[in-house]
Parts: sequence; structure tokens; C-alpha cells
Amino acid sequence: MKNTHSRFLIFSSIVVISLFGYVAIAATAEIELIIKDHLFFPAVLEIPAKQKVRIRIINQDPTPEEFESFELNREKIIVGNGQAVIFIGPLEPGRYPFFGEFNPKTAQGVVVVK
Ligand SMILES: [Cu+2]
Repeated sequence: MKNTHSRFLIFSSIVVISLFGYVAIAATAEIELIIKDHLFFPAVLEIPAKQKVRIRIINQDPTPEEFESFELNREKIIVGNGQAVIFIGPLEPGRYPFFGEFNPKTAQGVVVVK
């Protein structure tokens, strides 16, 4: 379904460094991942291959959750009504499942790298 897929956003964190006429511009992509009612929204995160991506996990539940993924080698606790940021990538194309360790039966998702 379309609304379960992430929009890939180029976040406004553009860094400009100017040294002796040298200018470097780096844009970091950020995706928002919402936890609500012990579910992940969107449940499918599409990201481009071979690119570092920042995921801001926003927990709208009053209870803590832990983002966990063996395939992504990530584990992060998000307190109730709190936020956390993780970085993933650069990754090869494929599917990388994740789940909420405190509610693993409902809180499930997958990062799809294309
Ligand atoms: Cu864990």
C-alpha cells in the first residue's frame, strides 16, 4: 500500500564548509519512523543503496520501545513519548527486517534498499 511506504526526504541539514575557496556541500537524508499503538509507521522504509541514511524514530506511545534489527546490526531504546536517531547504511540492495523488541508481535517493519 502506498501509505505504508516512506517518502524519502532530503533533510534541511546542508553543511557548507568554505576554506580558502573550497566549498563542500553534504546533504544527509532523514526518514521519520513513527511508533504508535506498538506499530511502526511506515512499516516499509525504502532507501537508496549505498547511501547513509538517518532515521529519526518518534515514539508516540507512552511506553518505551526498542528498535531492534539483527540484519542492520542496530538496537536503540526510545523512551515513551520520546525520540531517538539512528544511522544506517551505506547498504547493498535487499530487505533488512526490524522489530520492536518490547512488542515484537505487532511492531514489525522492513528497510527495503533499492
Ligand atoms: Cu534489544
